[in-house]
Amino acid sequence: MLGKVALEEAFALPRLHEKTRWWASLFAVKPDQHAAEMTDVADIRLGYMDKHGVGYTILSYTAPGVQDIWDPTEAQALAVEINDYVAGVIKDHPTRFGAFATLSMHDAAEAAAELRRCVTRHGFKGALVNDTQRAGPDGDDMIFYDGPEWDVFWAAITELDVPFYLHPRNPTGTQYETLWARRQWLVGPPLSFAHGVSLHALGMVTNGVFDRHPTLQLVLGHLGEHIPFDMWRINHWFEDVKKPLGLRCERTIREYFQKNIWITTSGHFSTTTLQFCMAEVGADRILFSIDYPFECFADACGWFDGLPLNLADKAKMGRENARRLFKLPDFRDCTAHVDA
Ligand code: GRE
Repeated sequence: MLGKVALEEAFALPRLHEKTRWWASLFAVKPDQHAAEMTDVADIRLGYMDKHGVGYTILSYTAPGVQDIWDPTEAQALAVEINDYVAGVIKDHPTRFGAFATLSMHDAAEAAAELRRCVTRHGFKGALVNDTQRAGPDGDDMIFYDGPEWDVFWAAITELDVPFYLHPRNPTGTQYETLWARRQWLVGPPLSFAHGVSLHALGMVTNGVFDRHPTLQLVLGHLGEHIPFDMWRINHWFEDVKKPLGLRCERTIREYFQKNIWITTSGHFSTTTLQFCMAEVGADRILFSIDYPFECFADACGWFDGLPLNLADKAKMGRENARRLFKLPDFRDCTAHVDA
């Protein structure tokens, strides 16, 4: 399919190449290639996009990024540097690239102000945040965004009418030592990423964030970080047990998925799982994505293009849902036939 939109696509600042190379050594079989692809924005990436029918990419800063920085001043300075850098990149390629704001999440009002700057001045398409913000004197505290002190941020994002992508980061500090150190191969995509993000997202649901901000749009990658698989069981326990015991969210988990939550195919190229998600969540709430450079264009696009689906669902997931959700400008092949 030509003119696909991809939106969990990472980059890193060229000046942090050494750090990127080190991170790649933990996750990539070919760390040099990975670091080169991560640091490049236009050249290598545009080549892949053209070859594999991706018309438009929304760029985001790689994990753990600013969420790894527990000094609030340093975190804010890095966020601003990253946003100004990527703003320059997307200006050169307005029909191929957009960007998500990178935010320091130490302070809700500061995060809201930086988001506003990015959306109004640079035309960014929303924000992507890497799960909890490390904080405290040694970085061992974790700031979640599901309490009322974050309402000022959620009010700003809904007023700006842009989505929030909750992306994973690696477990750190005491949490890492307690849960993961002796199970280190489960850190990342096999388990810890979905654990972290699903806890955070379901915390937002059960703490009433979507009830207080009913138009808030939350995007989850990796086909929903395991939540769709548990939909029936979560619904059963919320409605039949937890609400009688005092859980106060207004709607059912299925209704939040219909009105507030989107899932993407990033890093999860399984036809059976996608078909399951289409049955459980619906093609109207699913968005194509790759997770480049942690995954490759050929795997993601070859899989998606070959899916045995009706063209209407393919068009929605490959392009049309994203065009509407992010109010995208015209981009390469944005009106191409889905079966072209
Ligand atoms: C990511 O998306 O940030 C990521 C990692 C490490 C492995 C896989 C992955 O940081 O998708």
